[in-house]
Amino acid sequence: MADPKKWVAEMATLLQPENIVWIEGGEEEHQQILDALVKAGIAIPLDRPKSYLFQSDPRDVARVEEKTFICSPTKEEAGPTNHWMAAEEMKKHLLQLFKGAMKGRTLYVIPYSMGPIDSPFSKLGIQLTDSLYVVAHMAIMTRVGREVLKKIEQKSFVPCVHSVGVPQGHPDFDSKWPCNPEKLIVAHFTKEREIWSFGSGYGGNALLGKKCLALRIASVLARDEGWLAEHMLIVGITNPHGEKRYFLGAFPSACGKTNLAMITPNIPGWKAETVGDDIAWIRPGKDGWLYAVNPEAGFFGVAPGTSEKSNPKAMATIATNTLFTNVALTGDKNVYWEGMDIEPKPPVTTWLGKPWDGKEKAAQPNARFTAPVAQSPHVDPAWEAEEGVPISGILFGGRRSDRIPLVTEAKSWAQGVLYAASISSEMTAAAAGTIGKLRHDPFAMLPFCGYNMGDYFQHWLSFQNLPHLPKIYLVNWFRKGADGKYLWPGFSDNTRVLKWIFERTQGKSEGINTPIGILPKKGEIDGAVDEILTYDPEGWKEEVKELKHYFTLFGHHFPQALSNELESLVTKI
Ligand code: TSX
Ligand code: MN
Repeated sequence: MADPKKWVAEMATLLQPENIVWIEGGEEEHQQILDALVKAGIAIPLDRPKSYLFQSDPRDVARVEEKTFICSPTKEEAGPTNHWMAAEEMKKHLLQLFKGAMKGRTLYVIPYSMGPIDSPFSKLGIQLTDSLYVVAHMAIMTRVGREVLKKIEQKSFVPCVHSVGVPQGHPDFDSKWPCNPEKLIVAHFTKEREIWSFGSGYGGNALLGKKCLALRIASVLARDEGWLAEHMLIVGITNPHGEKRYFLGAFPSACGKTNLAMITPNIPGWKAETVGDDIAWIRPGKDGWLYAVNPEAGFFGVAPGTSEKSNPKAMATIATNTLFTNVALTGDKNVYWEGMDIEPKPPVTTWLGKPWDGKEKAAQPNARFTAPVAQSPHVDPAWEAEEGVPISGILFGGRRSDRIPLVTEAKSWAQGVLYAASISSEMTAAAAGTIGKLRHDPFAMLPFCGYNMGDYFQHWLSFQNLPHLPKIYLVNWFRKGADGKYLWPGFSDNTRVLKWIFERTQGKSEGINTPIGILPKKGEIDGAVDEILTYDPEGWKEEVKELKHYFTLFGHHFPQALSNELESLVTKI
């Protein structure tokens, strides 16, 4: 039995807000919030139904990994891939930062649920925030309000404290996008299961249900409770016979995960429906299958690159009732971004609020759309099923111009876990670092695993005796030929890969057994050139050498079973 009112009162003593507003939920309240944002000059109403534009401070445009901390009891528990700080030290720092942080502002109390409110698997949180932008976004991305509060009173909740960190008296108090980048910090107390975030109003730093609760804190809960909290899309595929199978996909950023979650099949008779595009909570069912739920209620997608061509389903989803952040504004009060594939009506105003001269970026590369999953015309009918959807296969991929074939089926759960731990992606301009350089991103969870990643690999291995495990696939849409051109058309043509995978899970496609796994037989994937369906032993020997070196990072936490898999691979290739 939790006492949220008592906790809020305690926090209000620390935060010292001007007043306190409890979010009740519902359409009417949501519209009032948006009206208030317009009145304050923070939201720009668009000439699109129920849609608004927000422009952030240019210093506050993305997650900040350097300032994201896992405050587990020991540094070893956080592992080599997380920033760690001792919980007591962090708490002391936070209590100073948050003291009076909401002076002159309203404290909004958001009771929220990750997952359907009545599902026994959902996790509840209460986010305190002084950002109305955050309130509007949490209402789309999660389930919020009175009904959630009732559940919280019967059960428990993850306390989430958020402030943009600009109280009355600060020179930026009246800014349209107050933020405090110098003091930005996002802290996760994994033992206490608490989240504190200061200084940013953007995305994963500020919408605490998403990356902070549903991935970092949930991964720790999942470890302790025997399930998996993953950075994965969930898609349902139906074949021309009406048979349906569900698949998960994990990809590092800039690989088109949302596009795959919303794929439009281009083989007659095949259908795809979206359950989720970012996070999957996965548990074994009584029947020995793994079941997945999408804990989110909205899409928070990268706008640039999204077009009628690359992702028509996303374009249909955001046609109404959508919040946009850091996209450009057109002369007819519409939105525009790079790769949208339309001629914007002039004059165009950039995300920075300046006239666009066509030379600099119109939209910030990490500009976003926020829309309810439920309004997608292609949402899966089972997307809110309490028990989740049964999983037939899991795809892991990265952006790799060489070595990695179009699709490879792992021969065992352990080999699949090794492949998942091995994924890496060539960095695009959007990411920090050198363009083209490989960045390891095991399970696409590098920034999101709330504990030691070596132990996380072991946790994945612990599922290996389930009677109906999904098959695991390594995929790569980004292989290039000697001429530097992509060898695979990608996008809707990935349907052919999904079809092969679908039929493998039915025991239909044959494939060929190779040392690295099962590859499609010639002719099993229409139009695929031989080069992407073969593996080159020399390249793979190099790959294995690099992986061995990378995995030393995890020391004795790296599972012996995965070292064995890697060794056995070396002897065969
Ligand atoms: O999302 C992508 N997917 C998955 C789609 C379901 N993208 C975009 C990545 C950036 C977010 C892709 N880009 C994919 C892909 O499968 N493949 C590629 C590479 C590629 C780009 C352009 C062409 C072919 C391949 N061809 C032409 O532009 C004509
Ligand atoms: Mn993501």
